[in-house]
This record gives sequence, C-alpha cells and structure tokens, in this order.
Amino acid sequence: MKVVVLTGAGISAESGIPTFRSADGLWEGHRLEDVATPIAFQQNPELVHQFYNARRRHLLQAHILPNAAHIALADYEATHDDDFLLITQNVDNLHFVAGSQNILPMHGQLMEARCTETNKVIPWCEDLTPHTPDPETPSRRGRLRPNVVWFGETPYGMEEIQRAAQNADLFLAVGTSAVVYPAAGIVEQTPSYCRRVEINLDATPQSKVFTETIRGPASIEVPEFLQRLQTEENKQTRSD
Ligand code: BJW
Repeated sequence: MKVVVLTGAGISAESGIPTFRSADGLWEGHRLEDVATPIAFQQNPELVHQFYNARRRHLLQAHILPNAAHIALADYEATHDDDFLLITQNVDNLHFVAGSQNILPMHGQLMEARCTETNKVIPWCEDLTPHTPDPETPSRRGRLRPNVVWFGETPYGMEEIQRAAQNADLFLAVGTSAVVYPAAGIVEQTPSYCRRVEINLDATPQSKVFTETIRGPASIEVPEFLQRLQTEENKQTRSD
C-alpha cells in the first residue's frame, strides 16, 4: 500500500510550536503575509530575520520535542518504508528528530540557510542578520537567508509530490488548515480509489474532498488511526 502523509502546523502544536492561523493570526502585530514574502525580505530584512531568529531560538529550546503524533508516524514508516512519503509543510525539525526517514519538507527547514547568490543550502542554527555572509563563498555578494518557502516562491519537491499523490492508496492530512496552495490541493491529485483521511481539530475548506474526517488532537488521533490501520493490515495479511 502506498501511503502519503501531509502534515501542517497542527501536528507540532502540542509540542509547543504555535500554529499560523490561530486566534488573531498575528506575530507581534504583523500578518504572516507581511513577513513571509520575498518583498518583505527585500524591504525590511531586519524584521524578517527577527521573525525567523525568534522561531529558530524557540525551536532549539530543550522542551520542544516531537509528540506522540510525530513518533507514531516514524514508527509506522519503520515497518512500511518502501512505500511511505511524509510531506511536511512545517519548517520545524520535529519529524526528523522523531526518526522519520522519507521526509519531504516542501516549505523548507528553519535549521537551514540558503545563499542568496548560489542558492546552496547549508545546516544553520544561529541567528541571521542582513549581513551574514555565505561562509562557503565569503568573497562574493551572497548573503544567507532562512531556507524557507515564502508566498510567491516555488515549494520544494513538487514533481515528487505530484507523482506520489497520483499513486497513493492512502492519503493522510494532519493538522493543516488547507488554505495555502499548492499543499492544500495535493489531496485532489490522489486517484479516485485512494482512501483520504483528514485529522484536524476543526473542519477545513478541503474536508469535503476527504473520505474520512477525524476531529481531535493529533497526539491522540494519529497514533489511534495508525494503530487501527496496522490492525486492518495484519488482518488482511492473515486472510491472503
Ligand atoms: C490541529 C491541532 C492539533 C491545531 N491537532 N490539528 C489565490 C488563490 C490560491 C492560491 C494563491 C492565491 N494567491 C496566492 C496564491 C498562492 C499562495 C497561497 O496559497 N496563498 C493563499 C494564502 C491564498 N501560495 C504560494 O505562494 C506558494 N507558492 C506557489 O504557489 O508557487 C507557485 C507554484 C505552485 C505549484 C507548483 C509550482 C509553483 C508558496 C506557499 C509558501 C507558504 N509558506 C508558509 C511560510 C513558510 C515559512 C515559515 O514557516 O514561516 O508556510 S505560510 C504558512 O502556511 C507556512 C505553512 O506551512 C503554511 C500552511 O499552514 P498550516 O500548516 O496549514 O498551519 P495553519 O496554522 O494554517 O493551520 C493549522 C491547522 O492545524 C488548523 O487547521 C488547526 O485546526 C489545526 N490544529 N492544533 C490537530 N493539536
């Protein structure tokens, strides 16, 4: 069975990482759309760096750890690794820390930086400023920016995502509000026979496209769903 999972900020909420579109939807008075765009970075790089530096420091705190949902996905993959793709919109590293292997972080990673000249990506866990040079080519004009995908930029891995979605037998979306494209449209690329499951606290604009919707916290519902799935698979194997 080919399994494709798409995760969003909701899966990390119970690990202590705030989601984007909760309550007032503002970060220190700024709308996400005002800090997560190439134009914002051009016009006010200090502010944009401040936004990502704060989030990177938060992520590095010792109490920010994968929760039961991240761990259940990693455990499930460990027994299905040949046909399992985890697409995450999250820039945190919690799926990696949990031990997931086949991960496609379509909106990049906060613990990486990218050179504005060469586009080379390097691991990065320090604060950035508009003057931080690319350490690999310090003589050139390149500066480092967070390796994240802003509005108007092309997400990573779109071809692989499309291929995986078009062949999926099971598509599971966890903790995403389904308002940001192209991620929100991946479910529509799955074949008609695909079992499409959404786990979220609330309904989303895409809920109607799913064959099953499970309302509740990811840390409870993801392990329970994957346990049920495993039981169904075991039964199926015994009857074959
Ligand atoms: C829980 C829970 C718990 C809480 N348990 N659940 C007009 C129409 C359509 C599209 C466009 C348009 N105008 C512009 C566009 C395109 C634009 C877009 O979609 N804009 C919309 C906002 C209108 N998209 C783009 O620009 C993208 N690029 C693009 O389209 O390029 C063209 C192209 C397309 C296809 C192929 C090739 C090229 C780029 C989008 C980049 C998004 N970047 C961000 C920032 C990343 C860096 C950073 O982290 O700062 O990505 S925006 C932000 O939103 C972040 C997230 O990954 C993304 C999605 O958010 P997510 O994860 O869904 O979080 P929330 O907070 O919204 O939702 C949390 C959910 O969890 C909620 O539903 C809760 O209920 C739930 N929840 N606790 C279970 N415990």
